Amino acid sequence: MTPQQQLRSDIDSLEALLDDHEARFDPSTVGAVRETLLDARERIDRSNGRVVICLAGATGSGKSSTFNAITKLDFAAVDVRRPTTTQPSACVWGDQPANDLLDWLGVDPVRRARRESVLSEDQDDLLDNVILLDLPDHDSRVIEHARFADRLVGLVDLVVWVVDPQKYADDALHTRYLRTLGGRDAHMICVLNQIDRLTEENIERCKADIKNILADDGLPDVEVYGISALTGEGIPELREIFNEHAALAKGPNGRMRTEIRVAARRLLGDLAAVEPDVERAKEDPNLLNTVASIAGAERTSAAIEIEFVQRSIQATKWPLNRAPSKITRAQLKPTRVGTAEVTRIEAASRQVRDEINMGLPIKWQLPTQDRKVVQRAVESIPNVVKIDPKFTDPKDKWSSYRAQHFAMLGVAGVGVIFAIVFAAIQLVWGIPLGILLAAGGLVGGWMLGRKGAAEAEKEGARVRARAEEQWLPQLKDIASEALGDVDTLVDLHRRVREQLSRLA
Ligand SMILES: Nc1nc2c(ncn2[C@@H]2O[C@H](COP(=O)(O)OP(=O)(O)O)[C@@H](O)[C@H]2O)c(=O)[nH]1
Ligand SMILES: [Mg+2]
Repeated sequence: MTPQQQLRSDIDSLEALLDDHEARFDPSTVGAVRETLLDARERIDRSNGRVVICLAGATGSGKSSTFNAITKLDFAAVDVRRPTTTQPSACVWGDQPANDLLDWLGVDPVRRARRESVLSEDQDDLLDNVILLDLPDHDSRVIEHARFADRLVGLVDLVVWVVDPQKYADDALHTRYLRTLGGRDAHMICVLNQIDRLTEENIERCKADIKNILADDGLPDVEVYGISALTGEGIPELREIFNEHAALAKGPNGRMRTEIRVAARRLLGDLAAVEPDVERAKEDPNLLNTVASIAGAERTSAAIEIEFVQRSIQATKWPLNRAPSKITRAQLKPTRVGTAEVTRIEAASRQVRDEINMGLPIKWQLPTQDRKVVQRAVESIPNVVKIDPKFTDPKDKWSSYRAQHFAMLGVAGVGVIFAIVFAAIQLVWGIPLGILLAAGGLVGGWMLGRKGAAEAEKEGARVRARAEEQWLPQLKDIASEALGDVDTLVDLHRRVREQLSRLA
């Protein structure tokens, strides 16, 4: 792609973006950007490879004199001797057609001069396809002239601010123009004219001062050169600089590309620097907890745990332990989903949406939640929480306890028989073996029962968690349905922001 094709495609993308999302930007921003797009399109349609350089500045700084010095024509009206000084003059180098462009720029046909003579003896005078404009004074009392200057300053490839040693700090120049032209440093230079009236030392001091003021204006990269239109000092160098800028203007970073970049940045100013973290906001536990609580998840899982633990304790209990074992059956309580519940979920959902909105510009914020969406989501709440017998019934989870208990009972029984039949026939650690076996079996069995109860409780907590896990996906779905669509708008913001960043 040539730089021009690239520029056209950038203009098209920016325009398409604006067409699609105009309502989400500030109207004044949109207006300014549309104007830029229009100007940029017209400018490249009419360019013909032409580079436009204009001399701008206050009355009497020496624009017209500089124009004449560069063109070596006595064409631009200098001073009050000629009344046409407020009309812009143009000098055209090269043989490419320029009239269309000059018409559009508003230069009167009688104020156009040509420097195309290749036969001219001073070849280095030739500026490559350049059009040099002598703008009307920006401080002109004739509003039209000032407007003309305003417009041209925004359209040309290089603006040469001509200042003189007295008036370079002139407030109007800075507040009206320079401070509004941030980001265009590459398309501007500043020329301190009339250096013949200054000492070498003062020239340097003035230039340094101007450089500082420009930096304060937000244009730190604008170069400052000293010339004298009267003596011609610095004019050949200025011509050289013009040629360098003419080459730059034809490359991929020309003035219109900068205008597109500035426009894209301006639009970016209406956006958030980065999108809010929707995934994190969605994970807000409050909304899910509200849904779960209305669904009765906690109360039901607690009931499941109780039944499971009781049945487990029963299954692991030492058979000689006569303690009554009552089972509390887990029961499903009916779930109420009325207006109050809808309102609770609506409030939790609003909190999440508000948090997302905090990270978005006004025009990109999520609209107020539609209550119907919440109502629809709430309808499926009663279908989620169920009591699955696989959770409440430990089945043969504890079957090994039965066998162990019987083994213990066996040992105790054998011990009793031993004790009765053989009495103290054999001592172990000084205790009759029968007594030892009987006591060991009984105590061991009792301890096994204790261990079973402790394990049953631990397992109960796990069963409860598994039951909740089973409901969780559905509860999350309901929470997310109640929250409504929060991604689309944020995703759109991201896409638009990324597209603009590419152009900026
Ligand atoms: N001493 C001196 N006078 C200059 C120089 N350039 C312009 N002038 C004078 O400044 C006055 C205004 O110049 P002009 O080119 O008409 O300024 P413009 O209003 O910016 O176009 C005229 O009297 C010029 O002769 C210069 O480099 N040195
Ligand atoms: Mg003039």
